[in-house]
Amino acid sequence: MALREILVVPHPILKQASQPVDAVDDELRALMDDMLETMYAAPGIGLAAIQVGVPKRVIVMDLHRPEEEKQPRFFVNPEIVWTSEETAPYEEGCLSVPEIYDEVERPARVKLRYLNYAGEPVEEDAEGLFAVCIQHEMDHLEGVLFIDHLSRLKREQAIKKVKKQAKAA
Ligand code: K1U
Ligand code: ZN
Repeated sequence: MALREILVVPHPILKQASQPVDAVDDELRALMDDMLETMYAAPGIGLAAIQVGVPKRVIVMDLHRPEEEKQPRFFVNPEIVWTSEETAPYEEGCLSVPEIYDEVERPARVKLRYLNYAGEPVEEDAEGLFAVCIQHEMDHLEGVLFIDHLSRLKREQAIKKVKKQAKAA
């Protein structure tokens, strides 16, 4: 396993749409293992492959509480097949937009289909932080960042702040 570099705004790759995966094989599992290690090290609760520069429809996630065992989850070619009409706000962050947090309103519950680490099809309902995180990560697969849900002014301020941090580092 290896740590990968997490790309930050305004890197143009983050605006790219990701392509479906043909097969869940050992090469893809090695990418998912690297992504998980990178996510834990950041630290974060989710990561899309495009954030490490790989335009494949792959997401890793772990929403375990600090007192619980790790619960790694892998989503290959995920699709949202249903969304609730009810929405809920959540103060989101993003490893590609470091140190910026703001409220985004999204459907409160979703139903998703994906392939797991073994390549098996899974259908699952998501609510709470799982619903927030999977929608945030699936936005990454379309080249959309959580700041794209904010006003133009807030988005531009966020990018300016990240650029300033990068210069200072
Ligand atoms: O960059 C990403 O996509 C990961 C992002 C996921 C996310 C967070 C909050 C709402 C929606 C999606 C993060 O993990 S940001 C860091 C974070 O939330 C966190 C870090 C350490 C402990 C707990 C949370
Ligand atoms: Zn993100």
